[in-house]
Amino acid sequence: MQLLGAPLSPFVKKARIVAAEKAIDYAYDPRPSPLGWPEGFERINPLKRVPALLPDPANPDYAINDSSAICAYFDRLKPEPALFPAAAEALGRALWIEEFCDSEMASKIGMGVFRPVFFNLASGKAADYGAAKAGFETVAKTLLTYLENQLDGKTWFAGDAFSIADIAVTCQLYSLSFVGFDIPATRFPNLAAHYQRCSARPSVAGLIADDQAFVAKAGWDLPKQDV
Ligand SMILES: N[C@@H](CCC(=O)N[C@@H](CS)C(=O)NCC(=O)O)C(=O)O
Repeated sequence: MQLLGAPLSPFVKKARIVAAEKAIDYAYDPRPSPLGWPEGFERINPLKRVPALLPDPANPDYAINDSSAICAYFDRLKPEPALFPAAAEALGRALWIEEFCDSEMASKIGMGVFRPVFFNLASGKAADYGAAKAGFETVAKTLLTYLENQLDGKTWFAGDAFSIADIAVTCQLYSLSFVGFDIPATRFPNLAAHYQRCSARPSVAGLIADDQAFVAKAGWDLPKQDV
């Protein structure tokens, strides 16, 4: 089994965290990325997006694309530990929070905060922290506020256990943190504590350590922003 996609993609991260939680082995190809697609990648995913999963790397015509499809596949492949709640209501809530993160959160964070910093650095330009700060405030106003309120008094987003909802939220908050925007505990105490809880899990911490090694190698400075 082979998983393809750039490590900094929140969607790739989501799939890799689920695989790590379940101790699912895979060969990893980090090359396909919005910054450059290997020749012929559209044979795997005609939409040219990552992550992509090849259950059999010898058969590129039979891929499972999209992080949600991959995570559901992993959960069926190896049901324990369960990351999709069994109870109907908790499952519905988990899928809603996952969708909330993968759609609106991902696009506002990706375009408004991550891109002005990461894409600039990756193309040799200076990071645009003015644009990124404005993007962060847009995300904070409705999306982070919604998540903060949803978490009120709870440890996890759906039901009483760590689930795909918590992973999807963590991947988005990590994209913010990576480019210098840690969730301020003064403004979003529930969300900041949730992020601390989730990012300390070995499945997440291991990937963060890999990214830090990449940043150090690239010689990038990603200072923490005051928000
Ligand atoms: N819904 C998809 C979204 C995947 C996605 O948009 N991935 C980004 C990388 S973060 C991508 O490949 N973008 C390329 C593009 O849209 O051209 C999923 O959950 O996997």
